[in-house]
Amino acid sequence: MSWNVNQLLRKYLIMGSQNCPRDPEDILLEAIEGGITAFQFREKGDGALTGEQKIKLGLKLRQICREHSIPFFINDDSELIEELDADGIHVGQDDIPADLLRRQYPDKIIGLSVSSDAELEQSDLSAVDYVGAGPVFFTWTKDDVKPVVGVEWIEKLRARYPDLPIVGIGGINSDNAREVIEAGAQGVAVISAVTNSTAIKETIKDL
Ligand code: TZP
Ligand code: MG
Repeated sequence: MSWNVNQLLRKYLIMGSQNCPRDPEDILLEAIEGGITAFQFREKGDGALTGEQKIKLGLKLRQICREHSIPFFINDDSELIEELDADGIHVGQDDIPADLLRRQYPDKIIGLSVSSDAELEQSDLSAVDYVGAGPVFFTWTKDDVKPVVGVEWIEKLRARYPDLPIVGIGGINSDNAREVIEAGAQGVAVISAVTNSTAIKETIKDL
């Protein structure tokens, strides 16, 4: 399957079991019904599954995405690319370098987090399909989160790279998503706004 990166970044749900107050499969299904355009399996942080349990949940969520033609990404864990037959992978600055991933997986979609000028300097953007920019707003969801960059960071990236696919992340919800898009991002990546919503379909429509 070949994907349109700009399009898939529009409403990008990220989640692992640690983010879910109820069955992750149900949350993903509702989110798909609501209209997400991509999913990233991010089993990470306090209470995250590991080993076989992680793979087992990953396989279930992967299958749901496949049945609904939603692109499935994994976070960081390049070993799971093949095991889960992911469509893509998202990595941070301290993970496996993007150029190495690109050589290993010429056909996968590769995303890279870029949160500062220093990170930009050390990044090979020619190896990636999109960048994640954030945290745009304050968030409780990630423990080792970097300083808030604001929508100004997205404006800066957009001015410097007119054609670079950008997804904003961090503290985004249906009240502030518009600012992220107006700053120049193709889309918004969200965790808690969706996983903690009591009306997931509406939340995603409102995004
Ligand atoms: N990377 C930067 S902020 C963040 C990640 C994974 C957490 C986003 O979670 P939320 O709940 O949408 O703020
Ligand atoms: Mg990482």
